[in-house]
Amino acid sequence: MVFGRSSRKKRPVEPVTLKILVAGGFGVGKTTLVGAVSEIRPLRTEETLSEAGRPVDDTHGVEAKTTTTVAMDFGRITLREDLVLYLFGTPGQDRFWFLWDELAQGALGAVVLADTRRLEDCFAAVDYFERRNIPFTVAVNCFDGAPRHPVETIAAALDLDPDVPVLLCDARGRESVKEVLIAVVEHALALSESRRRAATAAAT
Ligand SMILES: Nc1nc2c(ncn2[C@@H]2O[C@H](COP(=O)(O)OP(=O)(O)OP(=O)(O)O)[C@@H](O)[C@H]2O)c(=O)[nH]1
Ligand SMILES: [Mg+2]
Repeated sequence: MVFGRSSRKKRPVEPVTLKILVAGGFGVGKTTLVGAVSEIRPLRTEETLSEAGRPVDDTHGVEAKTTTTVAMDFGRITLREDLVLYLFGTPGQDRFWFLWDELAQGALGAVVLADTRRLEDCFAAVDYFERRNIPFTVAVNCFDGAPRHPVETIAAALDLDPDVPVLLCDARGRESVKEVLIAVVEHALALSESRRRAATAAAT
C-alpha cells in the first residue's frame, strides 16, 4: 500500500496546552522574551512611545526604547511533544492595568520579569499574582551593566514566599527563556498537586 496513512504510524498525541503570562515592569523585556522562544511569528501590539505619552511613560533607565506594548504579546512554544505553552505578554505600563484580568483568565502560571536596576517596577506584578493565587516565578533579566545579585537577595528584596523560584535569565536567549518556562510549569504543577492533596486531606 503506497497511499493512505500507515496503520503502523503512531497516532500523534494531542498536546496539553497551557497558558502562561509574562509580566513585569515597563521595558523589562517581556516582548523580547516572547519573541525569543516563540515558534510562530509572535503577535505584537507595539506602538511608538509618543510625545503625548511622555509625562506618564517612565522611560528612565530605558531611554533607548522607542515602542511599547499596548495590548499584549502572544507566542507559542512546544516544550515537549505533548506540552504546548501559549505565552501572553502583558503591557508594562500602569495605564494598561485594566487588561490584566482579561489576560489572566485561565492562566496556569506566570513569569514576572525583573531588572535589578528597577526592582520595584515588578512589585505590582508580584502582588497581583500573590493576591490571586496564580503560581509564578521571578526571572531576573540580566541586562548588560545591571548589578548582579544572588537569587536569595532578590527573593528577600521582593519578600517572596520561600517556594517561589527565582532565576537569572537573558530574555533574548531561547535556551535561557525555555529554562524559565520549564520552572514555571514545574512550580505550578507542584503547587496544584500540593493544593489537591491538602483539599483531599481536609475532606477526609
Ligand atoms: N541588553 C539587553 N537588552 C534587552 C534585554 N531584553 C530586552 N532588551 C532590550 O530592552 C528593550 C525593552 O524590551 P521590550 O521587550 O520591548 O520590553 P517590554 O517589557 O516588552 O516593554 P513594554 O511592553 O513597553 O513594557 C528593547 O530595546 C530590547 O532590545 C536583555 O536581556 N539585555
Ligand atoms: Mg512589550
